[in-house]
Amino acid sequence: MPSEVHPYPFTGRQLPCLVGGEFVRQGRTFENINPVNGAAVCTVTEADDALVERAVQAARAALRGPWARLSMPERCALLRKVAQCIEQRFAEFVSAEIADTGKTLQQASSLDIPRGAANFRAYADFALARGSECFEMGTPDGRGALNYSVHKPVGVVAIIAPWNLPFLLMTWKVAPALACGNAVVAKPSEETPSSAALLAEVMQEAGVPPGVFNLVHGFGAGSTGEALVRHPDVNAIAFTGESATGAAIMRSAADSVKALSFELGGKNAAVVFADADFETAVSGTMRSVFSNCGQVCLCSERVYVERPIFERFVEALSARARALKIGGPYEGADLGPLISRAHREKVLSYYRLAREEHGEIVCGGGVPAFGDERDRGAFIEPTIVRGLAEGSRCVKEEIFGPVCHVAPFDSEEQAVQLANDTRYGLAAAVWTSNLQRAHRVARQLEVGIAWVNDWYLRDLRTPFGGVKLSGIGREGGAHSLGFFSEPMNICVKL
Ligand code: NAD
Ligand code: 6OD
Repeated sequence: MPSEVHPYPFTGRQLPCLVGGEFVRQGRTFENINPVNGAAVCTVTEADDALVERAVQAARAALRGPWARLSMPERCALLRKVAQCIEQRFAEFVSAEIADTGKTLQQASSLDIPRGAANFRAYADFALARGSECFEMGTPDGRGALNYSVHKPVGVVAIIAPWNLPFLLMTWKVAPALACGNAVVAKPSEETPSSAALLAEVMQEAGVPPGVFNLVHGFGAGSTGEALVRHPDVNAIAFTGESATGAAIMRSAADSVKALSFELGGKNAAVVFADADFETAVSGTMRSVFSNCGQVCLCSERVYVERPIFERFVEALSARARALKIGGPYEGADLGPLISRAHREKVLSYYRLAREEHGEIVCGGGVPAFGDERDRGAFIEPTIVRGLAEGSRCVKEEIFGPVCHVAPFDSEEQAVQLANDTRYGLAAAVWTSNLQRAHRVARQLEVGIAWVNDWYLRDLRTPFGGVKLSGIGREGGAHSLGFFSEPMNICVKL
């Protein structure tokens, strides 16, 4: 953790877009609001259609410039330089991420920002280690031929990121896109523009050629995001966000048949068997429900517990939830605010709905009162609900807040059936000390990622993504390199 708090790097400044190596402040602006106290953090340049056009054309031009002539090792060296520059300005990144999200200093400095730097290093490693296919073949004249594949960039890639882990998720896509030689136009969420603005500065410092990384700020539908995903000169879109937004982007992208990689929403289950190590399962479930105030796509919103330990588990989980300290980022709190008042209204509407749907609120269910400026923020109580019918909206719809529903199950088959009874399919956590059951249950789950006896344990080489409404495709390691490159076969008659 940084030894001192760095001041927010953009105080009193208007966040610019970065287009073709030039920082641009023009046209309309919008305010960036701190969810801790509702105060304006800075103003942000909103890229209009013309600026999006310039960004896409700058990216296209970069694909014909010096960037295209760099060797893979040279590109990877640049990615490492970017990682190094992020680390040099680590405290600024932490403070930027915190100003936009209100997340805890602990989380920003141990997860969000280190993972941003790690993403660049990891994809430099993966890209360098990637080989290509080679197939010898026979020919009628007996001379034979040799096929080998080369990986070309896809072209101009639009990267659209959400607000929950802004820097981690932006760099998770920018790093492999650049490693594969593409040029990027990135749009962070309108709620969290600051760490991306610092990334733009770092790209310049590291010597990434103009136009290779372009940054446009703005909103989604009817604004910058839509202009970008509709643009005919964008070849591929890597998007993380809500499933409904993914559907809208798919429609916008359809006319020009763009390649899509989607990491979308979830309604993830945790399945706790009676044979699990009780303390480990309770602590792990606390993490999986309440991390980042429940705003991680992988968070468990449905917790199924085997009946013999159900009451004890609910009691232990709710005692721990009640003890969570809610507060600002620099107060040593466990739980920061939600991203905005608007999002809090959405989560609170589910707290109300849970009561209307005859659920019992075991703990939480409301808004904390501080008696100071934090009352103007977006804080909310961690909440546990029980007794809802499986078909109720609170059990079916993604809430994206610090809340879960707990329900008992009586058999392994029922646990699997309950966990799979959802239109989403991102992640699951299974808690058991029975090794055979662990493997058997994990592979029956209709998700892209299942953790056994842990949650959000990441190896960046592994496939990451979801099934059903939770996404299209996989990212991570070779999967990201696959999405961000076009393989081409060269057949040489010998
Ligand atoms: P969101 O879908 O509202 O917005 C994400 C981004 O898309 C923002 O930058 C937004 O401006 C942009 N956008 C919105 N409408 C658009 C449009 N029509 N065209 C182009 N761009 C558009 O998501 P959010 O509220 O920022 O993030 C929370 C959601 O993201 C949750 O559903 C969560 O589960 C999901 N998520 C999924 C993953 C994953 O890996 N599967 C990771 C993080 C978040
Ligand atoms: O850790 C990652 O690589 C990743 N993509 C996490 C996504 C978290 C969703 O909120």
